[in-house]
Amino acid sequence: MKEKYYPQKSTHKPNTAILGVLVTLLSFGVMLSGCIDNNPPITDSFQYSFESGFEGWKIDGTDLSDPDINWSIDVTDEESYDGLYSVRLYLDNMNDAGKIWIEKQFNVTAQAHYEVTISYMFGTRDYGDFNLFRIITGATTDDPETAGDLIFQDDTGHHLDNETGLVWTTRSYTTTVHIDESRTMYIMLGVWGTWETARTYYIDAVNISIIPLSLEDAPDISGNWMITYYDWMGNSTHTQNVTIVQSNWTVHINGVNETLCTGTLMKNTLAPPFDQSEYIISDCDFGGLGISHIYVVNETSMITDLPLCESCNPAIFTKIP
Ligand SMILES: [Ca+2]
Repeated sequence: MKEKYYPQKSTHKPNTAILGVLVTLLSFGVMLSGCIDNNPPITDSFQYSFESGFEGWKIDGTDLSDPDINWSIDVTDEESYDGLYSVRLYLDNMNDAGKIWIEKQFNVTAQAHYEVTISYMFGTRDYGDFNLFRIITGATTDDPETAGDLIFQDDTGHHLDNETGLVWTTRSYTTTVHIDESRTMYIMLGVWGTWETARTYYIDAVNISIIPLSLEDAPDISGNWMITYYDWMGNSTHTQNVTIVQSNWTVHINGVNETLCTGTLMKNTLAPPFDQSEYIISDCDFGGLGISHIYVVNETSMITDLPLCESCNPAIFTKIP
């Protein structure tokens, strides 16, 4: 498991109501639109049951060589949860690294922030708690091509103790995505092989909800702040004054003569224990120091996820009134 793992919030709840709606929507061909392109950004949802092929989804994979391994993604009638067809993912993971998925591009409004919830039925024969593969599901701004572009979730197991054959499990994952000028969003669903064996999974009854987030609901963190650094004992070692400039969802943290970070304010959809604040600043590495985000506790207090110096505790930001 060398790849960076981005934990995401996962909720498992029945979506039988969705399935009823799904059949209705499919019959009107709503899923064929496959895109939203409105200004201002709007809430939208899409459903896929693969009753007429891939319904616009493309197949992709990475880390499938050394040695070359067998894999396939097909629409099949051998198993289904809704209707007659589902998507089958087959991965003979003999290189212990394969990642395969389906992906779909959506057109959305530029310079907007979305909360994307991807729910679906996942058919799996993986029982127990060991040797499970890992789920790939999420939304990104860039076309996912390599491991670093993928969003990994929890495991592929149905968590019954015995080998009971195929079990359909309900999956639901939420990601926040900041859309830049590209106006594109990619949604991916698949599996990451984390054990040297062959596995077959099925995906059906996909429901995607895309909800724009309002900047008015987000904290305003512009202004002057003091960063306090702490040693590993928790004693304050020194402080640094910085200025934060917030422009739309982009955050610049500036020192006296340098930019310490240019990051993105985002709603926090990380899994526990990383869900300790409603918002985070992401993509903020403080000149290569390695932190992946800053927790925005409120408009006057923030804390880094990792220390900004050796043998330290995380640094705390305090707003200067
Ligand atoms: Ca189906």
